[in-house]
Amino acid sequence: MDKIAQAKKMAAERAVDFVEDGMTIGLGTGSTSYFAIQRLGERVAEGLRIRAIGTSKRTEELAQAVHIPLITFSDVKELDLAIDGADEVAHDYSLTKGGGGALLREKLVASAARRFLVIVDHTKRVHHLGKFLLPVEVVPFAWELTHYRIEQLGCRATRRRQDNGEPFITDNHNYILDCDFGEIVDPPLLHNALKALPGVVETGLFIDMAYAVIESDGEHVTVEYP
Ligand code: ABF
Repeated sequence: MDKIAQAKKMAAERAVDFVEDGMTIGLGTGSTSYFAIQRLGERVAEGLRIRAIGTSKRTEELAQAVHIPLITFSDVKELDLAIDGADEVAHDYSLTKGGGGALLREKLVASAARRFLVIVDHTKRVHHLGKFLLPVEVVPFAWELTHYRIEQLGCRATRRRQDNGEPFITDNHNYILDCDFGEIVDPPLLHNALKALPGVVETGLFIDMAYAVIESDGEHVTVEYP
């Protein structure tokens, strides 16, 4: 296992230490969350009783494969804990998420959690967001108009495509525009400007949502509370 994968695994497994018997858990999407799901599966096999909501169909499949009981928001309206990765973590603990295309469900799940644990390897830490293109989920109808209006805010936006060249479609049947705004010095201002545009469903800017950031470099693990 390479150093980055080891770092992801260590951060993910440290987050799972926060999980107690009887909890409801939000399960993130991505390669870091993968390790958290695997560790949770091991603990479920040892008798841990939890119920979980996945942030993507892929995560639901991974959870089912390790026998983590899944529920929906018809069963609960609040989660004890959410564990998820991020593409970037800024000095003010704002996050860029959505590299995996799951940002809408990730934000809904994180918003429902009493405590949202962000798990990252050390390469995700930045001073300001923006090195990673900002994912924005938009509805397919009039996406060209939405795309134009988003670029008018000062970016180059590209509709995400699958490897076969077809448009990437989210689990919610929407498109993702990956937006290069350069350095994002005021995430709330940008998020609000984007959300004001008709056709924008959600942005990958997660602001004031992290209860803790759990980071590893593959040797040590730190837990920071914003
Ligand atoms: C998910 O985790 C996405 O929002 C984000 O893109 C991803 C981070 O990817 P990885 O954990 O694979 O580095 O929450």
